[in-house]
Amino acid sequence: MTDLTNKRSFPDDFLWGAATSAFQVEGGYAEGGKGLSVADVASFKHADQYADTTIASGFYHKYKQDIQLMAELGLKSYRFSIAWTRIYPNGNDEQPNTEGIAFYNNLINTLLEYGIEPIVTMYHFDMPQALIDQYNGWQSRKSIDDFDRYARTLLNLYGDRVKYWLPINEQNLMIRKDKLLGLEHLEAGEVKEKLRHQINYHMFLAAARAVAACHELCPQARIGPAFAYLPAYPASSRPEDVLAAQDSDRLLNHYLTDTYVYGEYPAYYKHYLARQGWLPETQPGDEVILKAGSPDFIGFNYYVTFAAQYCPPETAADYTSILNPVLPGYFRYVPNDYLAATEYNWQIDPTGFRKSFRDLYDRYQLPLMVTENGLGTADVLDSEGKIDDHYRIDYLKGHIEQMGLAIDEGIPVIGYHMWAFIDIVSSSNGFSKRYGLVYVDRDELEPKELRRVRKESYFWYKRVISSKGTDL
Ligand code: BGP
Repeated sequence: MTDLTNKRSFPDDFLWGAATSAFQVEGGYAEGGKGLSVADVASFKHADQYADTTIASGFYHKYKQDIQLMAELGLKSYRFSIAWTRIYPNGNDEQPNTEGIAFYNNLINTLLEYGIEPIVTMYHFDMPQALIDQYNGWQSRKSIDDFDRYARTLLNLYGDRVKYWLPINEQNLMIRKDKLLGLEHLEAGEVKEKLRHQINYHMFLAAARAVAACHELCPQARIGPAFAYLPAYPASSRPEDVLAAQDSDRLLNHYLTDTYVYGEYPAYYKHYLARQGWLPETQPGDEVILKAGSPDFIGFNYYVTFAAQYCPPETAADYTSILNPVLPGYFRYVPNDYLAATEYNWQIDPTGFRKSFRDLYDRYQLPLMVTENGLGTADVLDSEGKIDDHYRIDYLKGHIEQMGLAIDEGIPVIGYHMWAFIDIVSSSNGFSKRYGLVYVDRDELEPKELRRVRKESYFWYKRVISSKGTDL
């Protein structure tokens, strides 16, 4: 008989990991035949203020040294993304780029030599700029075929060694970032929100085809999303606020995972889109594609929670703000007095992390993988050349404790990837907002030698991993 009182805690094969993404860490943005991505172009726009993607953390040249640091840490898995533009510089070239292929072969092989499981994101915000120039990127259905071809290329090249795949990072956040979608300049008569929802629909089809391709080409591998889970609490017990929180969860989070898992837009989402006049155009056969794309696990990125309040219909909308979206007639956010926040106003909520595991497992009964969780802040080298980031340790400790409690409750969690292994170019604040366990000694505009310095959190995480989560 199963002993239900027995504390399960972290399984022996738990993937204690860390993550990064290509454009944020690699640099070498035009080396090895790489093409320009939308993430490169977006970073160049504020290159007078923040570090851009040209050098980033220098991982393209220093990856062997960085993997040695991962091995010393005892990392079990490393989540990284492949730059579409290293494999197909223009997104849909006739032949893949051999130098790009070799780079990721070397990266994967080096990880495996050290016993580190590669977890591969196919697309992390960095669509090839050439596809925007050719046909407006995701606005065209051609992007679905091009992504499918790219995904199949990766699965054929690396599927003999990579067991975990993530097709698209944070689709639900990415569709709110105009600069990553080619939505900054519209033709006369175009309605931005309608285009946004058409783009989203095409990404769903692309993600579903990548899942089906993985099941076909690499049946031994597992594939699932890495979405941004942005849960909301009701701002008060006023019933309208309770509904507002539910609307926030549905319209920003669950519509995405419901579609991934069940292969169709849920009725509440179709109703919402229809009311706004944003229902996407579909084609016969799409429903078969979506149904065939059901994932094996749910990966989620977790940083913050929100407090949602009913928002009267006459309020001005904001569909793109990450921290303060306003959906008139549905919800807007107010500060949560019970939570502290980072200097970037990201509310810190370890208990919300436990709630997230419950929400997602109760809803889908699929294994869960944490694909990102971490704290972005300024870190400063002290007079001894060290970084005492106890604030990051506090953040991670609180979250890992709550994850352990969720596991004790019986929720299957495959792994945890703290963001980020090393300092990266933050998608909004360059190197001013650091996330790494390893410090990269560079300034915003001056890359210096890109020296690596282990932070206190690195030594702390090493103990957590070697004690299998018991020494927090
Ligand atoms: C997630 C992204 C990452 C990352 C992180 C922190 O949204 O997947 O790429 O950067 O959030 O966000 P930011 O860099 O804006 O602080």
